[in-house]
Amino acid sequence: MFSFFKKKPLPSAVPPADEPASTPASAPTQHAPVPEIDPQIIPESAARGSDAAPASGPPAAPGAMDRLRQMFGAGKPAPAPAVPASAALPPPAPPAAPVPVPAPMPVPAPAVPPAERAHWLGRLKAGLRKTGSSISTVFTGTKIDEALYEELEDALLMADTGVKATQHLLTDLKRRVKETKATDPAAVKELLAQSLADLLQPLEKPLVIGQFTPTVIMVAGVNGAGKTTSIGKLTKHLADEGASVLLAAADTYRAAAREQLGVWATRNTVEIVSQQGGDPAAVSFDAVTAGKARKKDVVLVDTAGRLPTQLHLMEELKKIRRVVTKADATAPHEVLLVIDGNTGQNALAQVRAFDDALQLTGLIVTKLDGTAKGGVLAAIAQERPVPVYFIGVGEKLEDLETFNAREFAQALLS
Ligand SMILES: Nc1nc2c(ncn2[C@@H]2O[C@H](COP(=O)(O)OP(=O)(O)OP(=O)(O)O)[C@@H](O)[C@H]2O)c(=O)[nH]1
Ligand SMILES: [Mg+2]
Repeated sequence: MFSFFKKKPLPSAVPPADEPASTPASAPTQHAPVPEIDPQIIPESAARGSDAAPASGPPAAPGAMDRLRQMFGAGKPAPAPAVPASAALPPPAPPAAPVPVPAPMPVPAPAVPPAERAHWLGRLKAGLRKTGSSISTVFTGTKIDEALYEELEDALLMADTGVKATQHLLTDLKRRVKETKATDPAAVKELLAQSLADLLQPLEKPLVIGQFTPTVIMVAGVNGAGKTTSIGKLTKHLADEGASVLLAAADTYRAAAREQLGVWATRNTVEIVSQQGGDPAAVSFDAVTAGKARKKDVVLVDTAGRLPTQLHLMEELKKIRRVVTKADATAPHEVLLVIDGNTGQNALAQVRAFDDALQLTGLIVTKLDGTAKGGVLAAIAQERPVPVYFIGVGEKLEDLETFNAREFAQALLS
């Protein structure tokens, strides 16, 4: 289960629900102002449970937000967080305080992995075995010498760690070996795991929702990277946790793409905004406008796959981003790039190109199951450290989880 946490909405950040939407300057004239909603829409109350407020009802009461916040972190059955949720609360305001303004209240993620997390770790280890085994064989000998470092350099490069990150890891490892006076290859392997975890640490960052209503998340990437599947999995987890989600099918080129997202919407009983053959920016505009009016917690915008070299399609993505901002001046709050873990070094080129075009806020790395190129995360950490919110190790729902640097390093070298 994801360790999201939910912040209370910042009063200044929440635009009024009835604010008239400005017409996107770049939206096509044939675009209908009223979003076409797929017929399979199921009332939000069905997705939230019987005690939920109706979608068209009054603004969510503070109690509902607290419930969501609990669900997104503090409400997990086991184990207890290392720091009690109450410890994160600011000291109580003096009774005479005139206007109580709710402060953001991050809920710390559980320090000890719950049973589900342990299960996930097993899947991650299995998924990364191809990458890990070639690195691990370097440490099966008895001596630590220059030959071992050379072998390790080859193994890291083969795992698509990239030249810079490989050099960084080797230098750092040699320093650690010197400092600890390690003589046993197994101990050196453990030092490498620590070095890798430190390198990956800047990539570890939780996705925060709840600071804005809705939190608008735009998702981009090359063809077949796993965008729609990841959105589907994410939607399921969000809906399970009680968050209301609206999907925007901004991949308007293929009818199959629209249908694929529609299946996830039906499965998760969430609403979807889509238009056959419509303009992707217009669909995104409609979805964000609808998400605001209906006070959704999250709007997820699925876009069509494209290569960074297809400049006109990259321009189209920029347009989607601009138009989303016209619908909600604070949006998009997250711009995610989905990358296929099998892509190796090319994934780094994708991160650079999409980041330059869209100013990415996070990554989802999929298909880390069965890849021999799992080292690419180290290359990303070294050269373009965009946070990795989630990693995927399979096609099943439970195969997408939050990224943890230490876990990943341990799994890779286990
Ligand atoms: N093994 C594995 N397969 C995955 C993973 N994530 C997605 N897939 C599969 O990858 C294929 C493409 O996934 P999509 O979600 O359709 O990819 P997309 O990026 O939306 O594709 P386009 O919209 O065509 O650009 C599907 O068969 C997914 O089941 C993963 O983590 N592991
Ligand atoms: Mg897709």
